[in-house]
Amino acid sequence: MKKNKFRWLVSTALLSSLMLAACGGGESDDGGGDTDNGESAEGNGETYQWRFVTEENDGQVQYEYAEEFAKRLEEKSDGQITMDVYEFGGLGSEVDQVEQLQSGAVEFAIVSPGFTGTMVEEGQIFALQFLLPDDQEVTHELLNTSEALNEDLAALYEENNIKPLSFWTEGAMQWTGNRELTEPADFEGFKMRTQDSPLIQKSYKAYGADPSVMSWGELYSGLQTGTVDGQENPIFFIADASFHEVQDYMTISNHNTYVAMTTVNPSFYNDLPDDIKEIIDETVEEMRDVGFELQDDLNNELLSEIEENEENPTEVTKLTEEQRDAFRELAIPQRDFYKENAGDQAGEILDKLESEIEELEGE
Ligand code: 6CS
Repeated sequence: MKKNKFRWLVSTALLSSLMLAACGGGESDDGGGDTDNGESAEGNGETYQWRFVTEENDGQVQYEYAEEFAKRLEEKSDGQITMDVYEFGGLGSEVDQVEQLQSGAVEFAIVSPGFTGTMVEEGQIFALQFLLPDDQEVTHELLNTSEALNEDLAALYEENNIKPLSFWTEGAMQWTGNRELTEPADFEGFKMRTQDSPLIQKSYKAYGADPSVMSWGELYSGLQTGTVDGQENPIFFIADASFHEVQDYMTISNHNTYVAMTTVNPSFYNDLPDDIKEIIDETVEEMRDVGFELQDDLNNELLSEIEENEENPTEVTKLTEEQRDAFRELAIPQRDFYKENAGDQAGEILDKLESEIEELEGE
């Protein structure tokens, strides 16, 4: 597996060509092509060249997902569609990437709701710890079927020029730290790195931590130099980004699920001919299980890389249910805060999601 600690160099040439495309200066086979909405593109030889930007690197879940997505689109369209997949950092920060999707400079993006918390406040639902089912298979089913997410929350993203095509899990999240984290008191004064979401920060403040927002591109050095004391992520990401090299402890807390969204620029998508839209929709459906398997395999495989690293040992502790309960007790009141402060529809969306969870867990 490739090791990519941080790739911050933004290609200026690439960025300028994206700016041109966003201003309508792209080649004629870029973006949506010339075919009017509703027509078939198959017969007239229209070709498409699209961009798919991810927040991760080669070998990591989002990038592998996007490569497979691109391959399937190309195969299904008999080469009519080609897609360039971008690693994290190639086009800027996670927040820059969201802006590029909104402007149409890129057609597709994988977006973590944690980076849109100030834009689509209701999307902060994924910051609520101990809300989604512990069983990742059940969470997978929930993300695939939830009306609260796929219809209600998705509509709010669409109002902001981001069309979610699917919500999917990258695995349960764990904590790493320069001290052991097994009870809320351990978070007292702890400098916790978070994504840019007020509710993620609020949730860590409830444990007594001192959260600060940072891009993951700066996180390895942030942990190494002590700018931050710890962070949360799925196991595959901790191992592949080598955060464990600069952290003495990892806690298997399973306190939340890392949710990603496959998204498309809505005007671009709406203007596509029906047969091309069908190819995209079919691929999105197929990728649900492919994405799940990808994260499951990597999360399982890479735990041993952390546990067995003798050069930079990391002590791994799994929380007992009793220990998790102490965190859960402080996390649950954040749901009321979410309902009252995370946008007009937060209450409705959370109530609906909670009843969908109850229904699935009762099966
Ligand atoms: O911690 C983060 O910000 C990064 N974590 C994952 C699992 N994917 C991309 C994201 O930016």
